[in-house]
Amino acid sequence: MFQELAGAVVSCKKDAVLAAVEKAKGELEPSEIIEKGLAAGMNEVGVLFERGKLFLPHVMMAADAMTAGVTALKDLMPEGSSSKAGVIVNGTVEGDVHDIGKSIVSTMLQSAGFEVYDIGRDVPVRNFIEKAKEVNADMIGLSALMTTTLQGQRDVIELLKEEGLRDRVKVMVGGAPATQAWAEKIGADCYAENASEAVAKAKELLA
Ligand code: B12
Repeated sequence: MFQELAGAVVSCKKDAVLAAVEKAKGELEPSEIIEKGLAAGMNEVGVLFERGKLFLPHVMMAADAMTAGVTALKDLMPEGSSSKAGVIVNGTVEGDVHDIGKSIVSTMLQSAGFEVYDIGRDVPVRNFIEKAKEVNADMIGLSALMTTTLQGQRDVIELLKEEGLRDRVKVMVGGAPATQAWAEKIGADCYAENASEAVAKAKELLA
């Protein structure tokens, strides 16, 4: 079933993804459908794109199809408990429009009981700080999918320091080019490779 879900994303067809999700719904957890099925398919799309077997319009169609699949699952995700596990501002850094992974992370954090403010993609450094102040955030999540935009994660941490907020607000970084070593280098509190790990690490950090 995971293969069918992944294959539907690779086919770049929204209808195929929605049909595969509908079929998997009764048998698998929504988080499994997303991570082991749809996201795996999206990664395959990335590989095919790199090899020149798929082109940008295909990638956009696959991204659209994947987003539709995740949206179809949102209603099935648990709402999260009323006693909030913590307040998190999550977004993709400036100059970077990739938001599929970031949105999955937001959804999974939300269903794990965190109060999540997803501030979107291509978000200017200062907006992360302003939103964190506004909602009294415990943590900021920073997504970057390109080597050229990774620096934006460091910029947010530096501005947090300048504003005297670094001790109060934890920072979690992620996205394909981010690594544990990078997180340590820029002084982030943690790095997570995928959405499930993001939930586990956020729980650990904000316990
Ligand atoms: C889909 C896609 C697009 C879509 C994005 C649609 C959207 N709404 O997001 C479109 C077509 C718009 C696009 C555009 C571009 N893209 Co693009 N894209 C991809 C692709 C194929 C898949 C990304 C994806 O969605 N993966 C699936 C999700 C589920 O995985 P994920 O994002 O990694 O997220 C998971 C983890 O990383 C983690 N995570 C993610 N965020 C966060 C945040 C936190 C806090 C935490 C803890 C964890 C976490 O958890 C997620 C869930 O498990 C990648 C290839 C790849 N291998 O990544 C290229 C890729 C990222 N794109 C690339 C490029 C170059 C571009 C363009 C410049 C292309 C162009 N020539 O115009 C533009 C960028 C414009 C811009 N300014 O941003 C390059 C980047 C190269 C680099 N290393 O710098 C890649 C690697 C492809 C390649 N090899 O060339 N792209």
